[in-house]
Amino acid sequence: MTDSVALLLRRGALGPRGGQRANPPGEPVDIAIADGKIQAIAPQLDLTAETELDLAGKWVSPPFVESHIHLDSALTAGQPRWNQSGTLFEGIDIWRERKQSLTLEDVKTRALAALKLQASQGTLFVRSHADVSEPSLIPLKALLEVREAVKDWITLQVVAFPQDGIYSAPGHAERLEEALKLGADVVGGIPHYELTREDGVRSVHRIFDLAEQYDRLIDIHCDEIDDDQSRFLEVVVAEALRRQMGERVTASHTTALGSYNNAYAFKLMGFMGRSPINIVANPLINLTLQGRTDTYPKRRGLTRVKELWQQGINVSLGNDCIQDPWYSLGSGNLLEVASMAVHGCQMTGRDELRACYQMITENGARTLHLGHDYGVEVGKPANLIVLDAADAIAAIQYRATVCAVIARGKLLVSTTPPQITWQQSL
Ligand code: 17E
Ligand code: FE2
Repeated sequence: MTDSVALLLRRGALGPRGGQRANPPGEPVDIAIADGKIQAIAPQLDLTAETELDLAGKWVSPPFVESHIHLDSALTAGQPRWNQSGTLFEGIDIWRERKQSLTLEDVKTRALAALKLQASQGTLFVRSHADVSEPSLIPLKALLEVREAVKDWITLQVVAFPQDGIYSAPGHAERLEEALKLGADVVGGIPHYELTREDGVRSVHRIFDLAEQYDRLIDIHCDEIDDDQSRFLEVVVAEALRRQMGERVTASHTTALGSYNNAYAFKLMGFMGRSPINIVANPLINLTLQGRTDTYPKRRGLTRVKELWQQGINVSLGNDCIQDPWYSLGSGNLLEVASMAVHGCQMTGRDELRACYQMITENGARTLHLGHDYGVEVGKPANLIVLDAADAIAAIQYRATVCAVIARGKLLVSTTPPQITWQQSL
């Protein structure tokens, strides 16, 4: 500990969800940062600093973690046409057209813009899928370059994602492996979009084999369909159990779990707890993509977030899309995603609201396998955000402004909350 530090944050509030247990909730603390790390946390530190910020009691939280996004298709909405049916499958078809004209520059420019949008709203850890279905592998190569270019302010994990399936056409399986050789962090898949159930099962086995061979994590788009017979999640869970890889394995979307009968769903969730894999829900997207072939009653099309959470399974949340063929809206704001989970999954109890905040912070860190570096604690890398809110619930309720983003010990972004000025005395 030196007497002068690089950055000193005065009077921040570290609630129980801020990762710091020492101070009673509500009592403001100072946070000293030097050499990219948190050096001290205590009320009224007797230090000087190159830069000092007065947080005036604002709430300090670990940064948001984006568990699931497609940066390669971000910011392409309407190109070459809009998704009229609103379905996943029309989205895949539109993207197939758009991806014929991709260049490295095109993908890199849009991915960087999307990452800046996310970082400016408090996200400093991102897992992005990169479509590896085309022979050029442009999305993957571009995102690997971006991963390197942004590493001093945001952590990007890249998933090799075979959007069109692994066994649907010759060459796809080989390209998935090639993507791992090129440096993808995570192996992806899409078993419910393979041509047959047998191909889907085979694809899951292949993904696990590759993950073992190349020592990578797994994140599979799994059962993203309203079909109650789409049961690849059980295959993922079985493989995770048999190979004892659960903590390194994620099943994304799993919307069919919302359509399974209860007897099967609860048996499966028991197995999931034992495995123990991670689940990622993308409420903005699946509330809009799913249920499109229903009349009424119309399904919500979300996985069973509340029940999974109640069973102690690690659930985190993602944006999935920012203005792309699947979802023309989206602003990269994870507080909006948490709010959508609260509504779509009926997580309105006080503990449930706080759990939804954890799903965009600590649980996401677990999904991404970030290890012990994540959290606002002495000795850890200084990544943190300052919110214009008293606590996690208020942050979701008001979609609070992230007033400051500190990445790798440096102030990356500051934002002034909107100023409301009454023009009449009421
Ligand atoms: N691809 C896919 O298979 N599912 C999605 N939700 C998106 C892309 C956004
Ligand atoms: Fe996705």
